[in-house]
Amino acid sequence: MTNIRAISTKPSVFKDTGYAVRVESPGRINLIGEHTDYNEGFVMPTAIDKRIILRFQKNETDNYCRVYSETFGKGFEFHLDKAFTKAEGWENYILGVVKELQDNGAKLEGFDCIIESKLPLGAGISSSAALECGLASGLNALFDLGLEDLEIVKLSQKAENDFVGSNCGIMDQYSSVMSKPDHIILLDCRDLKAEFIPADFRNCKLLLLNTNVSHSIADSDYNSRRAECEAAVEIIQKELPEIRSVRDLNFEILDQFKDKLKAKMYERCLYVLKENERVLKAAETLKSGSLKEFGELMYGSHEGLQHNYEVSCKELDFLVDYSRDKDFIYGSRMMGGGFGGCTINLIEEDKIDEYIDEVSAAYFAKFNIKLDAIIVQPDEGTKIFKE
Ligand code: GAF
Repeated sequence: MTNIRAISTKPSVFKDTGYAVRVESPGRINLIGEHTDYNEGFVMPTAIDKRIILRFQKNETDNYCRVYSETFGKGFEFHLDKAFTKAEGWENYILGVVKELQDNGAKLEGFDCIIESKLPLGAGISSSAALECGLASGLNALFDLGLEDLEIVKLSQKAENDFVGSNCGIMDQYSSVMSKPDHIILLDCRDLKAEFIPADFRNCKLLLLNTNVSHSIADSDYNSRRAECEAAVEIIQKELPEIRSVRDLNFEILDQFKDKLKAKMYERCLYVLKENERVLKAAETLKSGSLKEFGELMYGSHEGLQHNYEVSCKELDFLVDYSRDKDFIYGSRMMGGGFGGCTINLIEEDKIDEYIDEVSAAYFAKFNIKLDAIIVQPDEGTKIFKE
């Protein structure tokens, strides 16, 4: 049961281009550092030049809110004062954020919102964080709530954890809001210290290959990986109370506890420790311009995700393997939560078109699925415009 009601037409309060607040909320990529954020480790994401556009108006109703997706050609309405219960799909990202804002004391009134996505959905480039943060930023501007960027990041993550039910870390929301143009963030997910590294990929570009195998990170597999890491920490903590997260382990301590941990827990922790090391090395290689070394670290990351963390799938593995003997591709790996979505590839610019044709044909021959290719550019975080 839910308190929402479907609507099939655009709220009339919007003239074709009218709005009080307009938000452009970006998706993100992650160069390296997967499943490390909720283990208080390191990640290297950035926002990209593909965005969800949200337009807002107050609607002068008695606390009714209408949200309409141009992309889906449908929407829903709900009442701010009625209890929020979970819906079926994308509505939950909206309801979760509104609930989180209200729980934090925000004074909202009836509003209308129109959403148009220029981000492929379910591709692992975090359309969900873009939607959450875009909505929170828009309502912040519409109702002058006075929230800081980092508050928007945290409340959007909390909405996803508590309402949507995915125990995601902070990477996606952080990068969607906080990114700077032409930079990659090296983020320490423990204290949220960020270093912004110039995104200088020389003669290379970042190419996403979307497997078009769908996944939802609310899937139990994502949450169970997190639970395995936390369970390992709990066991180790009994003897070493100073260990707060996998981030605090080192290879020696992990080996000391090998017999006390389930085999899978050991594998998950081993992956996280190695991935944290790879991220820190990757940041150095990006700064020094050693892109081939950077690419090797991407391949290492994929192998860990495939074999130790077990969040890859045959379509992703095929794409990464396909790239291996191409000397114009420096690195390739699955990106995001896994179980589908995209690979990210560091590829020489002048070979891109040829490679897309070749790999798409091979992928189709193997899986009978169309591959989508998206060239992405690091970009700034949320953009907010007031009329
Ligand atoms: C998803 C989550 F939302 C992130 O927090 C992160 O854990 C990622 O998967 C894996 O690195 O995108």
